[in-house]
Amino acid sequence: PNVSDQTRQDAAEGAREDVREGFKAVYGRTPDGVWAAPGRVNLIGEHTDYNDGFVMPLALPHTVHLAAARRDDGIVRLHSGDVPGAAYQVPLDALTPGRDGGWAAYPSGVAWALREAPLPVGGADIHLASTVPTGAGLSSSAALEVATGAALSELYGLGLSRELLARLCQQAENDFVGMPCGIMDQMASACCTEGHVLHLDTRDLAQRQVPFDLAAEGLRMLVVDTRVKHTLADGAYAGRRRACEAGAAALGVPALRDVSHEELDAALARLDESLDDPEVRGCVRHVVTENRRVEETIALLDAGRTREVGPVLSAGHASLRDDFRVSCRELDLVVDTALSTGALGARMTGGGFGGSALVLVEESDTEKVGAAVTSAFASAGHLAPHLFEAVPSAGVRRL
Ligand code: GAF
Repeated sequence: PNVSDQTRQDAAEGAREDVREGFKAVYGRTPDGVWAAPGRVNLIGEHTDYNDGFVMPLALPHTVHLAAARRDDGIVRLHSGDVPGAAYQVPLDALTPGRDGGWAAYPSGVAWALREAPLPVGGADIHLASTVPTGAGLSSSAALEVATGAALSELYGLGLSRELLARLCQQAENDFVGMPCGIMDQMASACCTEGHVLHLDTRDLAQRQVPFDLAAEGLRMLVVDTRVKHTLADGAYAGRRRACEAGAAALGVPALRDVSHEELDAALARLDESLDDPEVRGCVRHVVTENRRVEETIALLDAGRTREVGPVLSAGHASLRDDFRVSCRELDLVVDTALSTGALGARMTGGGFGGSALVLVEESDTEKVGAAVTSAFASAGHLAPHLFEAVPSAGVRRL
């Protein structure tokens, strides 16, 4: 292996040993296995997944590491190295949607969803540690769900496919946690592969792994975590989803994915007659144009014209800001500053209302653009943002 492969392998082994040791300290026994599931950033295709549309996420090196062992008494115990306190404990039979809040709702929701399927899943001791920033729009919840689901699937010999695993994790989040998310984040954590973006049709889960080696082209992708914590469960996300569904119903289509870009003007005219609701209009416009931007991005990547993806990303940001209205001033500041200091493109990523932005930049401009963003945040009196490079990494795996 070359030096960076070796470093990665050492880091993976280190993380596996740490979480194994953590498990032993909490439960006084050895785990049956250790699993890892990543967070993601989405290159393009935002708020399209619950409209049956297209998305293009890549997995991050930031990961949930989870050690687990079977229990034969039907009890699930959950402990996180990132949260002080004793293990949370619940009998599988007592799992009820909405019963508990907090981080434990995600893994216990997965156990609940597997039982509801119904699949023959039993109890488990689980200990985990995560390097995915929470509330940063980088799918810390999906990583936690997918790691839990993969562990339970193997511990109980369920043999879940990656797609079914993602669906059950989405169900845990929708019906147990109460957040009406689409399928993108769980599919990203389950199905992404190193060195690729995942082009996903969220209607039938058709997938294509698209090579994404920015370094080979002298490019970089920066992720800027604004550290403005989003709370997607707070109703704004659900409200956008309802507006999209109202738009589809008014247009007489199963989902907004079924409105083509060519039909957009005619569809908006019909919408104005039947509904006359500016919020719904903006949502329809965003979703239809965003699906088109995914198509444009894939065509540019396939043609090796990666630099030209930049303006498509920036147009996506304008659409999320003005039509879909899920940006915020900190995200806009990242995008405006990056573009005015020479970035090729920039946009918010994830659900919005805070969280992270991504910036596509020439390798030689990376430091200049990063420094400009940091200094713009300082001048505006915002918290210092966290910046890191997005390197397309692997989806869920057993270590
Ligand atoms: C959040 C949701 F969980 C995803 O399903 C997706 O809708 C995204 O926001 C917006 O593209 O991450």
